[in-house]
Amino acid sequence: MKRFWSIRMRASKRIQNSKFKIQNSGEIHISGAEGLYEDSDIQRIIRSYIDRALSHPKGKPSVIRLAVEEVSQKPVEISTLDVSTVYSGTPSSGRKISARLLHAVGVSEEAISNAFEIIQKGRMRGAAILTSERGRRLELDTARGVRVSRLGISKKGSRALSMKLSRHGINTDTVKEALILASKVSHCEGTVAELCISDDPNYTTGYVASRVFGYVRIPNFKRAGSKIGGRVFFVKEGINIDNMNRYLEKVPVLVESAGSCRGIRSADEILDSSHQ
Ligand code: WAQ
Ligand code: MG
Repeated sequence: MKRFWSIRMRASKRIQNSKFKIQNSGEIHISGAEGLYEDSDIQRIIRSYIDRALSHPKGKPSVIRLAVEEVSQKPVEISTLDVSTVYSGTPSSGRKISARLLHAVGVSEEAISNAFEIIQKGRMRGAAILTSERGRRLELDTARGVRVSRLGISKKGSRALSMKLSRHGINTDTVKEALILASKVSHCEGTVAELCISDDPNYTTGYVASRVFGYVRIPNFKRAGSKIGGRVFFVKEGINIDNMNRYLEKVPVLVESAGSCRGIRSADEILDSSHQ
């Protein structure tokens, strides 16, 4: 049997300011990456992660942490969600479009409004988990959120996905990594949908995702320069949160094939053709 390794990188900068230190353990996050790899890839991936840590636009790190850990369970093999983009020119129109899609899969107004409030505050390292009807918060640590981990893409999957994304000019690490994460999250039985806005002030495209309508990108989801950002997972009302956490954090999931990738579509088209 093939052995898999979870390789994770996290680069940060130590800071002197003592007030900041108390709040943030004295470090500012610069970049991070992770994936599931076979033995023969370890050295190459570590080199590429180090390069990535040292060349991030946010600045030079003073600490780079690497974890290389054997995964004992065989990864669950999945395909990526279908990708499309809805044209939107402003954050308020993006919010309406996302609300419409989320509503269509059973996320209530209340849950949607709670989710935007959480994202507006920003500053979480992980995602919030909200029940889709009542909008109740379930994650154990509400300051940090839950971190999805042990996820990756095989070489074959990566080639197939890159080819499809390239046709629409969106074959970037950012899109690929977000799509892999959304595909792992939506694969979980208790998940209804996800809402995501990057915390990077210069990255203004966000997305909503679900098994029903796929991964729907929304440009101009926030103002350029804005520091807000975050992720919210909407889940069925009665789920077992311990099982959900275990799946998100620990169960290895590997993307082996790519779903369809389309260009710009309207929310109506997406909902009409979705797997209801
Ligand atoms: N698990 C759970 N939550 C996470 C994780 C993770 N592994 N990584 C980040 N988050 C949360 C955290 O609250 C961040 O503030 C927030 O998500 C945004 O993270 O197709 O880059 O890494 O063009 O800034 C969307 C791409 C990119 C859209 C999203 O997110 C597209 C992105 P970021
Ligand atoms: Mg980011």
